[in-house]
Amino acid sequence: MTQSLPPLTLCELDDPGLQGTLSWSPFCLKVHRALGYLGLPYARRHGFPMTHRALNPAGQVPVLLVGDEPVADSTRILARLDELTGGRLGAGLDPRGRAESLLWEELADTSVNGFTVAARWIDEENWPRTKAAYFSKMPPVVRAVVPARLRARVSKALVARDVLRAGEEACWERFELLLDALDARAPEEGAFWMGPKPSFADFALFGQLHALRTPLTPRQAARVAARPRLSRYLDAVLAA
Ligand SMILES: N[C@@H](CCC(=O)N[C@@H](CS)C(=O)NCC(=O)O)C(=O)O
Repeated sequence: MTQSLPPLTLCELDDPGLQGTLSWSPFCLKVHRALGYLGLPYARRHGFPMTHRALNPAGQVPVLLVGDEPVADSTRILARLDELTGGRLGAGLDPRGRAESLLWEELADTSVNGFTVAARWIDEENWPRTKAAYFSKMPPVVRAVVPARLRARVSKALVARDVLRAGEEACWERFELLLDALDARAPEEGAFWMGPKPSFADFALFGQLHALRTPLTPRQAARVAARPRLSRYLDAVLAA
């Protein structure tokens, strides 16, 4: 089946060179894992989000080139991969199960993502690591100005998204509640979020939660690791 597919190229950020973490971007991680699970070969095109702007006017990664056609946004990309593989990411779910899987995908991409972004950009302890990882390729003159400006923009956006509106302490309290709920909802060993096979929900949750387990955010990684059920589940999605 895969032989008849058009060539696939993932337009994304640079590879951080970490075992098991192909990207700093949680949304690129989501697509990498789905492609890996499907066993589809693909090329990789690296750059800053703006590098790929001609392919995605929103100026965001990931963008998947399906042949010459750019498909932007991780949710649209997974939907396209599902179509291309005869429904393998739908995991044989009935319409209700499929809808629920998409709701979890949405929760991961919005709510969970808010904490991933706050952990990297706002947490004072993590910011120097994020800055080094994201901006080390910039010329020093640019690096002296741009990261701080972007950080201020991200901070404003997180207030608007209601992630930081009530302050940092409240943000990390909610993070703990969310992790507790995800840990309690995590599937039994050997199963995935919606049943015996991985589906949209798994790749989206993996992208955001695994992005919290990198060396950029040790405090948040420890909070995920403190939930053994959730951690075991993330390892299973990584291995799927
Ligand atoms: N809804 C998009 C979100 C993608 C996204 O936020 N990508 C980040 C990298 S993790 C990005 O490109 N940020 C640059 C920007 O928003 O200007 C998706 O699901 O793909």
